[in-house]
Amino acid sequence: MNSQFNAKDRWMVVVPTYNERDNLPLLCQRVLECTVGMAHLLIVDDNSPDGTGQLADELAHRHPQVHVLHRQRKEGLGRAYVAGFQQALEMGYELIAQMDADLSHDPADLPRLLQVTHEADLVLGSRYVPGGDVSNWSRHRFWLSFFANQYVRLITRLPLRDATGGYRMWRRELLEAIQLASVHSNGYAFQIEMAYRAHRMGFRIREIPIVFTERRAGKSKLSRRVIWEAMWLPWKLSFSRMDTDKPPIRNPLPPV
Ligand SMILES: Nc1nc2c(ncn2[C@@H]2O[C@H](COP(=O)(O)OP(=O)(O)OP(=O)(O)O)[C@@H](O)[C@H]2O)c(=O)[nH]1
Ligand SMILES: [Mg+2]
Repeated sequence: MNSQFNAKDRWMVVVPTYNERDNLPLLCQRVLECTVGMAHLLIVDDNSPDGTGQLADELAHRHPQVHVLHRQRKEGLGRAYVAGFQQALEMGYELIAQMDADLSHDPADLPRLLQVTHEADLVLGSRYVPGGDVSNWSRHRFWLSFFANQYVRLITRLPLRDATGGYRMWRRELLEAIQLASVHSNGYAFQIEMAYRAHRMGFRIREIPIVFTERRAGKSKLSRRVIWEAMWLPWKLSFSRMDTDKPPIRNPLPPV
Protein backbone atom coordinates (compact mmCIF):
# COMPACT_ATOMS: atom_id res chain seq x y z
CA MET A 1 0.00 0.00 0.00
CA ASN A 2 1.57 3.31 -1.12
CA SER A 3 0.70 6.01 1.38
CA GLN A 4 3.06 9.00 1.49
CA PHE A 5 0.45 11.75 1.88
CA ASN A 6 -1.39 13.85 4.37
CA ALA A 7 -4.70 12.00 4.63
CA LYS A 8 -6.44 14.99 6.22
CA ASP A 9 -6.10 16.97 2.96
CA ARG A 10 -7.30 14.14 0.77
CA TRP A 11 -10.38 12.16 0.22
CA MET A 12 -10.88 8.57 -0.68
CA VAL A 13 -13.11 7.05 -3.33
CA VAL A 14 -13.91 3.40 -2.56
CA VAL A 15 -14.77 1.23 -5.58
CA PRO A 16 -15.73 -2.45 -5.22
CA THR A 17 -14.86 -4.61 -8.20
CA TYR A 18 -15.80 -8.06 -9.38
CA ASN A 19 -14.86 -8.85 -12.99
CA GLU A 20 -14.51 -5.21 -14.04
CA ARG A 21 -11.37 -5.59 -16.14
CA ASP A 22 -12.90 -3.76 -19.10
CA ASN A 23 -14.02 -0.79 -17.00
CA LEU A 24 -11.33 -0.26 -14.39
CA PRO A 25 -8.58 1.53 -16.39
CA LEU A 26 -11.01 4.15 -17.74
CA LEU A 27 -12.69 4.58 -14.34
CA CYS A 28 -9.31 5.11 -12.67
CA GLN A 29 -8.18 7.60 -15.31
CA ARG A 30 -11.43 9.57 -15.10
CA VAL A 31 -11.51 9.69 -11.28
CA LEU A 32 -7.95 11.03 -11.18
CA GLU A 33 -8.67 13.55 -13.94
CA CYS A 34 -11.97 14.78 -12.54
CA THR A 35 -10.54 15.31 -9.05
CA VAL A 36 -7.24 16.77 -10.31
CA GLY A 37 -5.33 14.20 -8.29
CA MET A 38 -6.94 15.27 -4.98
CA ALA A 39 -8.92 12.07 -4.55
CA HIS A 40 -7.32 8.76 -3.73
CA LEU A 41 -8.87 5.58 -5.02
CA LEU A 42 -9.30 2.36 -3.07
CA ILE A 43 -10.19 -0.61 -5.28
CA VAL A 44 -11.72 -3.46 -3.27
CA ASP A 45 -11.46 -6.60 -5.37
CA ASP A 46 -12.90 -9.99 -4.41
CA ASN A 47 -10.36 -12.13 -6.26
CA SER A 48 -12.06 -11.57 -9.62
CA PRO A 49 -11.48 -14.50 -11.99
CA ASP A 50 -10.94 -12.10 -14.92
CA GLY A 51 -7.77 -10.64 -13.36
CA THR A 52 -9.23 -7.28 -12.22
CA GLY A 53 -7.13 -7.59 -9.02
CA GLN A 54 -3.82 -7.81 -10.92
CA LEU A 55 -4.89 -4.94 -13.16
CA ALA A 56 -5.66 -2.90 -10.04
CA ASP A 57 -2.15 -3.64 -8.72
CA GLU A 58 -0.67 -2.41 -11.99
CA LEU A 59 -2.70 0.82 -11.72
CA ALA A 60 -1.55 1.26 -8.12
CA HIS A 61 2.04 0.80 -9.24
CA ARG A 62 1.60 3.52 -11.86
CA HIS A 63 -0.40 6.02 -9.77
CA PRO A 64 0.53 6.83 -6.15
CA GLN A 65 -3.09 7.83 -5.47
CA VAL A 66 -4.40 4.31 -6.18
CA HIS A 67 -4.62 1.65 -3.46
CA VAL A 68 -5.89 -1.92 -3.62
CA LEU A 69 -7.57 -4.11 -1.05
CA HIS A 70 -7.59 -7.77 -2.07
CA ARG A 71 -10.17 -10.06 -0.56
CA GLN A 72 -10.15 -13.84 -0.77
CA ARG A 73 -13.54 -14.48 -2.32
CA LYS A 74 -16.74 -12.91 -3.60
CA GLU A 75 -18.91 -12.01 -0.63
CA GLY A 76 -21.13 -9.34 -2.15
CA LEU A 77 -21.08 -5.59 -2.49
CA GLY A 78 -21.92 -4.84 1.15
CA ARG A 79 -19.03 -6.88 2.56
CA ALA A 80 -16.63 -5.25 0.08
CA TYR A 81 -17.80 -1.75 1.08
CA VAL A 82 -17.56 -2.47 4.81
CA ALA A 83 -13.95 -3.64 4.33
CA GLY A 84 -13.16 -0.64 2.11
CA PHE A 85 -14.71 1.91 4.47
CA GLN A 86 -12.87 0.40 7.44
CA GLN A 87 -9.60 0.60 5.53
CA ALA A 88 -10.24 4.24 4.51
CA LEU A 89 -11.07 5.18 8.12
CA GLU A 90 -7.91 3.47 9.38
CA MET A 91 -5.89 5.44 6.83
CA GLY A 92 -7.30 8.66 8.29
CA TYR A 93 -9.44 10.06 5.47
CA GLU A 94 -12.03 12.66 6.48
CA LEU A 95 -14.27 12.22 3.45
CA ILE A 96 -15.02 8.89 1.83
CA ALA A 97 -16.93 8.43 -1.41
CA GLN A 98 -18.36 5.25 -2.88
CA MET A 99 -19.10 4.47 -6.50
CA ASP A 100 -19.51 1.54 -8.91
CA ALA A 101 -16.65 0.53 -11.19
CA ASP A 102 -18.87 0.13 -14.27
CA LEU A 103 -18.96 3.87 -15.16
CA SER A 104 -22.67 4.08 -14.36
CA HIS A 105 -21.63 6.82 -11.95
CA ASP A 106 -19.94 9.69 -13.77
CA PRO A 107 -16.67 10.65 -12.04
CA ALA A 108 -17.29 14.24 -13.22
CA ASP A 109 -19.96 14.45 -10.46
CA LEU A 110 -17.40 13.87 -7.68
CA PRO A 111 -16.56 17.58 -7.17
CA ARG A 112 -20.30 18.36 -6.76
CA LEU A 113 -20.68 15.63 -4.12
CA LEU A 114 -17.61 16.99 -2.37
CA GLN A 115 -18.95 20.53 -2.34
CA VAL A 116 -22.17 19.52 -0.57
CA THR A 117 -20.27 17.80 2.28
CA HIS A 118 -19.86 21.33 3.70
CA GLU A 119 -23.51 21.16 4.71
CA ALA A 120 -24.24 17.43 4.98
CA ASP A 121 -22.78 14.32 6.59
CA LEU A 122 -23.98 12.10 3.77
CA VAL A 123 -24.42 13.28 0.19
CA LEU A 124 -26.43 10.99 -2.09
CA GLY A 125 -26.26 11.06 -5.86
CA SER A 126 -29.95 10.75 -6.72
CA ARG A 127 -31.67 9.68 -9.94
CA TYR A 128 -35.10 10.67 -8.69
CA VAL A 129 -34.80 14.32 -7.65
CA PRO A 130 -35.39 17.10 -10.21
CA GLY A 131 -32.44 17.12 -12.60
CA GLY A 132 -31.59 13.47 -11.91
CA ASP A 133 -32.09 10.84 -14.59
CA VAL A 134 -31.07 7.48 -16.00
CA SER A 135 -29.62 6.87 -19.42
CA ASN A 136 -29.93 3.71 -21.54
CA TRP A 137 -32.33 1.94 -19.21
CA SER A 138 -35.36 0.11 -20.53
CA ARG A 139 -38.69 1.55 -19.42
CA HIS A 140 -39.22 -1.61 -17.36
CA ARG A 141 -35.92 -1.21 -15.49
CA PHE A 142 -36.62 2.46 -14.77
CA TRP A 143 -40.07 1.83 -13.28
CA LEU A 144 -38.81 -1.13 -11.29
CA SER A 145 -36.13 0.99 -9.66
CA PHE A 146 -38.43 3.99 -9.24
CA PHE A 147 -41.16 1.96 -7.52
CA ALA A 148 -38.60 0.08 -5.43
CA ASN A 149 -37.59 3.46 -4.02
CA GLN A 150 -41.21 4.45 -3.36
CA TYR A 151 -41.67 1.09 -1.58
CA VAL A 152 -38.63 1.72 0.63
CA ARG A 153 -39.87 5.22 1.45
CA LEU A 154 -43.36 4.05 2.32
CA ILE A 155 -42.28 1.23 4.63
CA THR A 156 -39.25 2.75 6.33
CA ARG A 157 -40.36 6.41 6.19
CA LEU A 158 -36.87 7.25 5.06
CA PRO A 159 -37.36 10.70 3.47
CA LEU A 160 -35.19 10.01 0.43
CA ARG A 161 -35.98 9.70 -3.26
CA ASP A 162 -33.12 7.35 -4.11
CA ALA A 163 -32.21 5.15 -1.17
CA THR A 164 -30.90 2.32 -3.37
CA GLY A 165 -28.36 4.43 -5.26
CA GLY A 166 -24.68 3.66 -4.77
CA TYR A 167 -23.02 7.00 -5.55
CA ARG A 168 -22.41 8.69 -2.22
CA MET A 169 -20.00 10.68 -0.10
CA TRP A 170 -19.65 10.26 3.66
CA ARG A 171 -18.08 12.28 6.42
CA ARG A 172 -15.90 10.07 8.60
CA GLU A 173 -17.82 10.92 11.82
CA LEU A 174 -20.92 9.34 10.29
CA LEU A 175 -19.19 6.17 9.11
CA GLU A 176 -17.62 5.80 12.55
CA ALA A 177 -21.01 6.22 14.24
CA ILE A 178 -22.61 3.57 12.04
CA GLN A 179 -20.53 0.71 13.53
CA LEU A 180 -19.76 -0.91 10.23
CA ALA A 181 -19.02 -4.34 11.70
CA SER A 182 -22.71 -4.70 12.55
CA VAL A 183 -23.94 -4.06 8.98
CA HIS A 184 -24.58 -7.41 7.29
CA SER A 185 -26.78 -6.64 4.30
CA ASN A 186 -25.59 -6.77 0.70
CA GLY A 187 -26.49 -5.27 -2.66
CA TYR A 188 -29.31 -2.69 -2.71
CA ALA A 189 -30.22 -3.68 0.85
CA PHE A 190 -26.79 -2.48 1.95
CA GLN A 191 -27.39 0.96 0.44
CA ILE A 192 -30.82 1.20 2.08
CA GLU A 193 -29.57 0.08 5.49
CA MET A 194 -26.64 2.51 5.51
CA ALA A 195 -28.91 5.46 4.60
CA TYR A 196 -31.48 4.34 7.16
CA ARG A 197 -28.92 4.17 9.94
CA ALA A 198 -27.59 7.62 9.06
CA HIS A 199 -31.10 9.03 9.15
CA ARG A 200 -32.10 7.33 12.41
CA MET A 201 -29.02 8.74 14.11
CA GLY A 202 -29.99 12.24 13.02
CA PHE A 203 -27.17 12.94 10.63
CA ARG A 204 -27.69 15.45 7.81
CA ILE A 205 -28.44 13.80 4.47
CA ARG A 206 -28.67 15.68 1.21
CA GLU A 207 -29.62 14.36 -2.23
CA ILE A 208 -28.17 15.93 -5.35
CA PRO A 209 -29.17 15.04 -8.93
CA ILE A 210 -27.04 12.66 -10.96
CA VAL A 211 -27.52 10.97 -14.31
CA PHE A 212 -26.97 7.22 -14.03
CA THR A 213 -25.80 5.47 -17.22
CA GLU A 214 -26.27 1.76 -17.79
CA ARG A 215 -22.98 -0.14 -17.94
CA ARG A 216 -21.52 -0.66 -21.44
CA ALA A 217 -18.87 -3.26 -20.60
CA GLY A 218 -18.81 -6.25 -18.26
CA LYS A 219 -21.77 -8.03 -16.70
CA SER A 220 -24.24 -6.96 -14.03
CA LYS A 221 -24.00 -8.80 -10.70
CA LEU A 222 -27.65 -8.17 -9.98
CA SER A 223 -29.24 -11.44 -8.79
CA ARG A 224 -32.64 -12.57 -7.54
CA ARG A 225 -31.16 -12.92 -4.09
CA VAL A 226 -30.09 -9.25 -4.12
CA ILE A 227 -33.62 -8.20 -5.11
CA TRP A 228 -35.31 -10.37 -2.47
CA GLU A 229 -32.98 -9.07 0.22
CA ALA A 230 -33.82 -5.49 -0.76
CA MET A 231 -37.57 -6.22 -0.67
CA TRP A 232 -37.39 -7.82 2.75
CA LEU A 233 -35.03 -5.34 4.41
CA PRO A 234 -37.42 -2.34 4.67
CA TRP A 235 -39.80 -4.51 6.75
CA LYS A 236 -36.95 -5.72 8.92
CA LEU A 237 -35.80 -2.13 9.49
CA SER A 238 -39.24 -0.86 10.32
CA PHE A 239 -40.04 -3.72 12.76
CA SER A 240 -36.75 -4.11 14.57
CA ARG A 241 -34.99 -1.32 16.34
CA MET A 242 -31.28 -1.60 15.77
CA ASP A 243 -28.69 -1.16 18.54
CA THR A 244 -27.44 1.95 16.80
CA ASP A 245 -30.89 3.53 16.64
CA LYS A 246 -31.57 6.79 18.36
CA PRO A 247 -34.52 9.07 17.59
CA PRO A 248 -33.68 11.55 14.83
CA ILE A 249 -32.24 14.74 16.28
CA ARG A 250 -32.13 16.67 13.03
CA ASN A 251 -34.14 16.38 9.87
CA PRO A 252 -32.30 15.84 6.60
CA LEU A 253 -32.14 18.86 4.36
CA PRO A 254 -34.74 18.93 1.57
CA PRO A 255 -33.58 17.71 -1.84
CA VAL A 256 -32.21 20.45 -4.12
N1 LIG B 1 -15.71 -6.57 -4.48
C1 LIG B 1 -16.96 -6.85 -4.93
N2 LIG B 1 -17.55 -5.99 -5.80
C2 LIG B 1 -18.79 -6.31 -6.24
C3 LIG B 1 -19.49 -7.46 -5.84
N3 LIG B 1 -20.71 -7.45 -6.45
C4 LIG B 1 -20.75 -6.34 -7.21
N4 LIG B 1 -19.59 -5.65 -7.10
C5 LIG B 1 -19.24 -4.36 -7.71
O1 LIG B 1 -20.21 -3.44 -7.30
C6 LIG B 1 -20.50 -2.50 -8.33
C7 LIG B 1 -21.99 -2.57 -8.68
O2 LIG B 1 -22.30 -3.85 -9.23
P1 LIG B 1 -23.17 -4.03 -10.56
O3 LIG B 1 -23.01 -5.41 -11.07
O4 LIG B 1 -22.84 -2.94 -11.51
O5 LIG B 1 -24.57 -3.94 -9.94
P2 LIG B 1 -25.60 -2.84 -10.11
O6 LIG B 1 -24.93 -1.55 -10.52
O7 LIG B 1 -26.41 -2.87 -8.90
O8 LIG B 1 -26.43 -3.46 -11.33
P3 LIG B 1 -26.46 -3.00 -12.84
O9 LIG B 1 -27.22 -1.74 -12.85
O10 LIG B 1 -27.18 -4.12 -13.53
O11 LIG B 1 -25.06 -2.82 -13.33
C8 LIG B 1 -19.59 -2.88 -9.49
O12 LIG B 1 -18.43 -2.09 -9.42
C9 LIG B 1 -19.29 -4.35 -9.23
O13 LIG B 1 -18.09 -4.78 -9.81
C10 LIG B 1 -18.82 -8.35 -4.93
O14 LIG B 1 -19.34 -9.39 -4.52
N5 LIG B 1 -17.58 -7.98 -4.51
MG1 LIG C 1 -23.91 -1.34 -12.28
